[in-house]
Amino acid sequence: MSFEKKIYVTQPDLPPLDDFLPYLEKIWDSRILTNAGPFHGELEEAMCKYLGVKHLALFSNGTLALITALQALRVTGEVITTPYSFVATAHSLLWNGIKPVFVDIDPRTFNLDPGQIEAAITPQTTAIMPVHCYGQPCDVDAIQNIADIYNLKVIYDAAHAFGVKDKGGSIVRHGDLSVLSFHATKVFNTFEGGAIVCPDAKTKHRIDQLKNFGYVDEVTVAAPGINGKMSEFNAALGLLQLQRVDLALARRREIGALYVDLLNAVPGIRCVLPRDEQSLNYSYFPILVEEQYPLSRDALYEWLREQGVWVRRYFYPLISDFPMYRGLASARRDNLPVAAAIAIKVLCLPIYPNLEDDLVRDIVTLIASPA
Ligand code: T4K
Repeated sequence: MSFEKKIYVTQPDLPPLDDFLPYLEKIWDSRILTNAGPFHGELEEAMCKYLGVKHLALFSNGTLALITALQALRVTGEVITTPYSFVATAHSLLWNGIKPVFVDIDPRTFNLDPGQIEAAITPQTTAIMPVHCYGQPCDVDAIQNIADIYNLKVIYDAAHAFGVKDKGGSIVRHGDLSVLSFHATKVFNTFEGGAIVCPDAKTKHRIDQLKNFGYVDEVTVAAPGINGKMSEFNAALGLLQLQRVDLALARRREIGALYVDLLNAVPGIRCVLPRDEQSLNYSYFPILVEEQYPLSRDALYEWLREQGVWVRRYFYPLISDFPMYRGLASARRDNLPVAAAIAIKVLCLPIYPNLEDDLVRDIVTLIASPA
């Protein structure tokens, strides 16, 4: 069995085009295209309500939001972070002249291992930047505990964690700041986009200035800010997407549960995410290809591609293996044994709301009987 049409790891969820046209007409009529326009304001308000947070600043993408979050908190020196993420996490540190210090991950959650953070703290450490990888929540209490003891800021890269909850509500309320991505490949997308969840109005005000070149008013520039503003087009789309996101999340959970049920019967394949966890968003569906599986991870990756299934190896290589990071002492393989072991086993399978059950079954059938 092979597929004629490529099946990608994700396919962006979109509202019907007709529903978007009235929004476009409003933009065309008003000629307000960007710079904190009416849809931008409406989306900030609607998203705060949806996420159950008080303040949030929209951005043109998650990477600029990460860079700005670090600026807003005046983070300098060294920041403890994970090697097991998309490269934007660490790049945001380099763009601020900050040295990333990589700490290994927890083998159960694939997130920064709080038990190893303290040993990496030096007098230069000013913050921790953990990632809720695949939307699995970090151990937020343990991380906050360490941050409180050593007086460190915590900035969560929550790019994968839209709609993820813990007992107290949305996971993005944790830390000093949390950063979301609304890229096309994400659970909630505005084509490109992102946001910083802020604890108070004062911090949001500073972030709003920083994302608009540092302008305070027409004649005052308070900081070397950047252009991180979300346009009216993206904000309008976000308003429509917000109406659909609960359905999209529910469908992702169904697909996740089906994968877990079917893959449990495949020797050598281990599911990373639990089945039917209502608090998760199944933004990705990672599996581990273990030694007892008949093919190596890379052979399975190639073979599935030949059949038309464009799986991805998120997150291989580790960030710490890229040229701009591998010279750091913390990037050494013996410092990151868990992340290194997982990066060579992981494969992310297709998951998106309009992926049909039959296709999921076909994909698992392929994995269960590789050529
Ligand atoms: N922090 C973390 C932890 C992140 O994962 C990311 C981004 C960021 C920060 C930064 O946020 P942003 O600045 O991006 O807002 C993708 C995304 O570009 C990136 O947003 C994402 N993480 C990362 C994990 O994945 P690629 O290079 O793997 O994407 P690409 O173009 O290969 O797309 C994957 C598949 O999705 C394609 O095979 C086809 C499908 N696709 C993709 C696009 C863009 C579509 O069907 N339609 C599309 O428009 O990086």
